[in-house]
Formats: sequence, C-alpha cells, structure tokens
Amino acid sequence: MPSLRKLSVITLGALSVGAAPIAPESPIDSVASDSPVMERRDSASSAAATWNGCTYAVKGVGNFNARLSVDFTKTSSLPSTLHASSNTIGQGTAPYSRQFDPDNLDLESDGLHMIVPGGQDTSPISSAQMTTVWDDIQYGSVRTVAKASSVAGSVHGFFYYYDDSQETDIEIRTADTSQVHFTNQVTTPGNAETTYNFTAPSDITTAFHEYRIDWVAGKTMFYVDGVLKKTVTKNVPSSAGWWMWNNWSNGNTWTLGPPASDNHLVIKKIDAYFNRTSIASCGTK
Ligand SMILES: *[C@@H]1O[C@H](CO)[C@@H](O)[C@H](O)[C@H]1NC(C)=O
Ligand SMILES: *[C@@H]1O[C@H](CO)[C@@H](O)[C@H](O)[C@H]1NC(C)=O
Ligand SMILES: CC(=O)N[C@H]1CO[C@H](CO)[C@@H](O)[C@@H]1O
Repeated sequence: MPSLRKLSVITLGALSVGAAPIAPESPIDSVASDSPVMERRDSASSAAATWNGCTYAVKGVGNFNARLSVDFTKTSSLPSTLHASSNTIGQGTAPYSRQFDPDNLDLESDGLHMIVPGGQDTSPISSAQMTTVWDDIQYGSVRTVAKASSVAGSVHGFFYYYDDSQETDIEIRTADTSQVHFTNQVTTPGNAETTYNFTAPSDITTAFHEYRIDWVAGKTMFYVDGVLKKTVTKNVPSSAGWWMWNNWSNGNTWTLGPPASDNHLVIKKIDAYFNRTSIASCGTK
C-alpha cells in the first residue's frame, strides 16, 4: 500500500507558480545506467512551453502569462494556487445532490487521489473537486496526467468553468471507460452543446495518460497523450473563470452510480499555462 499523506488544506505550501520550468518529461520512466533493460515507458506527453522573457510560448498555439505546474508525487500539500472545494450542488432533476469534501483529496505516493467514497446512498454524495485560486483565466493550455478509476459510477472532469454556459470539458465516465468526452457547453440557451467522443486508451484505468485542453480565442483543442484529437470552434467560452478538476456522482444517467466501492481518480501532474486577465503586461517566470 502506498503511504497515505493526508492533505492539509489549511497549511498551503507554496509551489512552483513562477518557479523555474521543469524540463519536459523524459519518455522513459527510469533507465538504470548499467542495465540493458528499459523500464516501462510513460505515455507520450506534451512538450513544456518555452519562456521567452515575457510569456510562455506554446508552439503553434500562443503565449500565456502564468504557469501552474505541480507534480503530486513530489509535494506534501496542495499548492497555494489550488483550492479544495467544499460547496454543495443541488440535485436538480438527479437522484442526489453532491457535496465536495476536501477530505476526499489524499496525497499518496503515486499522486493526488480524488475520491468518491463507495457505498453512499443518501444525499449529498460526498465527492471531490479542486479549482485554481485564480478566477481570471481567459485562455490556457492545461495538461493533466491522470489515471481513471475502474469503479463505475462517477465522472472525472478536467475543465474550464465560469458558469454553465461558459465551460469546456474533458470528461471520463467511469461507467464506460472506453470513451473520453470533449465538450464545449452551450453558450447560448436553446442551442445544442458541442460534444465529441473518442476511443479511450485501452489501459485508461491502469496507466497514467495526459489529457490536455488548449483554449484560445475562438477555439478549443483537445489532446490525449500529446496527440490533437479534436478542434472545436462552436460554443467556445469567452469569459474569464477558473480551471477545475473533479470526481463526482449524482446518480443521474451521465454519472450513473453512486459507486459501490471507493472510486479514485489519481492525478500525477498538472502543467498549465494560463492567460490571466489581471496580468497587464509580462508575466513572471
Ligand atoms: C495572452 O495575452 C497576451 C498579452 O495580452 C497576448 O499577447 C497573447 O496573444 C494572449 N494569448 C492568447 C493565447 O490569446
Ligand atoms: C458517446 O458516449 C455516450 C455516453 O457514454 C454514449 O451513449 C454514445 O453511444 C457514445 N457515442 C459513440 C459514437 O460512441
Ligand atoms: C466536467 C464536469 O464534470 N463538469 C461538471 C462538474 O461538476 C461541476 C460542479 O459540480 C459542474 O458544474 C460541471 O458541469
């Protein structure tokens, strides 16, 4: 069993916003210098952006004035730039309401576990969410290295959110891990959302993969393991808001569940480049 480090959400350690960029990840986990045997390869990941003295340049995408980079296998607390949610969302037409509980975020040796505890059958369904502290994100290139739960009955979301009509999502439904979903929520009431399914990596619940959204003026681009899967130009959000990561269930036909046993989304790393509207000129490295 990995050692359990309970997250302290009160003592927030400062972490690498504005810190030196970490080198792009080596595609090889580790290779003993005297060994001819290569260790298992990580799946491909996107190259880190380059700092040009004023902004972070993501090749072919654009420039961003802030970075949030965290490796959850190397930190013992949530960085001060991330906030553990504790709000409740009403059930609406779903069977259950849900409540985000900071206690459902656990740092373990392989990363940050975002847990929907198993066996719940009363509202609110205890769920897990964290958001950027920053609420002024307008455009970004956000890469999340994560492993989905094999326990059915929740939705894992990596997404930008301002309100229900300003939202772009990567979602994994643990009731059907054969698909990854990319969606721009409807920006104009009455229109339809723009959503696409893609075949998920076959080992989505046993291996870490990189899920990336690039959001710039007029388009969102969705990637898995550094490969562009879809560019969407409809229902593109245009407001400043938060980036969020969550794992939740309300028992509806989208999430199904609630899960019968503990459902863990594991986030190993986040490397995010943002344009923050409060930063008028150059960002700081
Ligand atoms: C981010 O903001 C900078 C400065 O305002 C701008 O030059 C750049 O194009 C913006 N990036 C994107 C992706 O829109
Ligand atoms: C897309 O995903 C939804 C929800 O999991 C599913 O109902 C639908 O059949 C999928 N579509 C395709 C084309 O696979
Ligand atoms: C991507 C995703 O799952 N989005 C939903 C996650 O949960 C928030 C808050 O519960 C909803 O507002 C999102 O639509």
